[in-house]
Amino acid sequence: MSVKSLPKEEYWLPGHAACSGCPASLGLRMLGKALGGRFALVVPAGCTTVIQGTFPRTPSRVPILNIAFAASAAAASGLKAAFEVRNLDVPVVVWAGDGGTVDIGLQALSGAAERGEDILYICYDNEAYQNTGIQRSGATPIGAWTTTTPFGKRERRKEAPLIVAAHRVPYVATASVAYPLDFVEKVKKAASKRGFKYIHLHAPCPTGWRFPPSKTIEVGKAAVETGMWVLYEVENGLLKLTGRSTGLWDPAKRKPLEDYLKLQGRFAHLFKPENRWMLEELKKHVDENWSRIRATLERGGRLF
Ligand SMILES: Cc1ncc(C[n+]2csc(CCOP(=O)(O)OP(=O)(O)O)c2C)c(N)n1
Ligand code: SF4
Ligand SMILES: [Mg+2]
Repeated sequence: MSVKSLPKEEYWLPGHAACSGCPASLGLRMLGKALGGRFALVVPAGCTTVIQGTFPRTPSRVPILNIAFAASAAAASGLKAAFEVRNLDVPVVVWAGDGGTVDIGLQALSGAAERGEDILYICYDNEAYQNTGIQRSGATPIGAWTTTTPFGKRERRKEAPLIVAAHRVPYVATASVAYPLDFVEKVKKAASKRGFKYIHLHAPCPTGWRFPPSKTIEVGKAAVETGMWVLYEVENGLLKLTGRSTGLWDPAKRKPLEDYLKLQGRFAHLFKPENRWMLEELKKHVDENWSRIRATLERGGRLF
């Protein structure tokens, strides 16, 4: 499959309120193409609620249910049940930010995963509460500047896809807006399965990460090529690397982490001597992550 083979039809129309180079609007565009526009979206507060506009105008050609921050997965469960009662076979897709997923929406997400609700939950991860002014979230990596971590975040980020995979759901995947075909294929595969599906989409945000809007794809690719972001699937408990991440457990194949960090203003302070420890800690986390992936693959890929 190539980008040219994607459907020409657009389901997320231009002229909306996103910043230039916005990864959320890119992802929504690909999601519409992957599912052919036949689905319902559930969206909690975040940049997407701004991008979708105010009634009666919207760039979305699919219906959207806006819902309180903590309740996305619960609302999607109810919506799916209502469709089933009416014999409507319509996929229900949650589209939530990292704040709305790994922090505020985590209990509803966990509940829906444990109940095995037949929904697809997508977290677009721009690694902070961007819509309200770039506050740190549980998904912000160590060392990153945000307005609430002015000297760099001190804590390690949460591994949300693994938390969801530990619920033993049929499908969990990571993806990146920089690799649209990989993302589209994962959305299609998820939609073909019954039960709870989860995709965690890396979404480099020019506004919050401090890089020019023309570089969204470059930054996303650098995240994957340096091993900072890993593309994988966990299908029925079995881990598999996908696309550009395949084989990157070998450090010799990965680009230096600095190639990713230096593209972004939010990591600029890491190159001062007094902050070097955060850079070293971040590198250690990346290496640890790959060692764990390698060990899992060497014993056949079974995670759960
Ligand atoms: C219960 C509640 N708390 C706080 C807010 C304010 N709020 C709206 S959007 C947002 C940030 C959301 O961050 P994230 O989920 O990461 O999405 P992003 O804005 O990054 O797209 C916050 C804190 C709210 N709407 N509701
Ligand atoms: S802050 Fe980032 S995610 Fe939000 S609309 Fe702007 S570019 Fe998109
Ligand atoms: Mg966010």
